[in-house]
Amino acid sequence: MKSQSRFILVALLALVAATTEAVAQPDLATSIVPNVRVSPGGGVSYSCTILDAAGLPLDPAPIVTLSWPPAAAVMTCWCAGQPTPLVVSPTDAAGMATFGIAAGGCINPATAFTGVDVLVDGVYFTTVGQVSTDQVNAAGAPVPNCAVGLSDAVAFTLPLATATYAFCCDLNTDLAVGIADAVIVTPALRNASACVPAP
Ligand SMILES: [Ca+2]
Repeated sequence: MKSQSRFILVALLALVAATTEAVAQPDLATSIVPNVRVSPGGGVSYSCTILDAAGLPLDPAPIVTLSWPPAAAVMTCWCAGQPTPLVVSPTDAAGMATFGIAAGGCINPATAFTGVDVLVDGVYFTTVGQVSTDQVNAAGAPVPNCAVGLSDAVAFTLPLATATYAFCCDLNTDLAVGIADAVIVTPALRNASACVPAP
């Protein structure tokens, strides 16, 4: 009888250990969640990588949802046909979720007091900003118009030319503005990337 209870105890401990392992949580310190990147003509993707505290992908691979609160949604120019305010992507074997978001608009959480919420398997994970090839409207005001035009070229040029940090010009979230950002925005500028805004 004694050995039987010991067996049950060991079995229970094993079950607890297995359960603990199964509920590995996404970890902000190891995960890589840059500012969300959107572009009105498409062709500019956005990826984030969700990892656990050990720096490993979660198993099973989680679903990542990007959620725009109303305050952030109104700062965004949505292309017709682009799902909003939720965009969903599975993560791959490396923990990476990749999105192609047809929209424009820069949102700096430090000044806008809003941003894009990132959820992992439906659970709030973090909030990040948003950057875009479409920063400004034709008049140069910080209101996206779903078009990458001359005024956007003007907005990008000085920070890019002088390698001066500006939140809205840092398209790869490396906290620097330079050639890597120029490479991302240049095709959109050259092609005058644009879409029909959602009604
Ligand atoms: Ca950069």
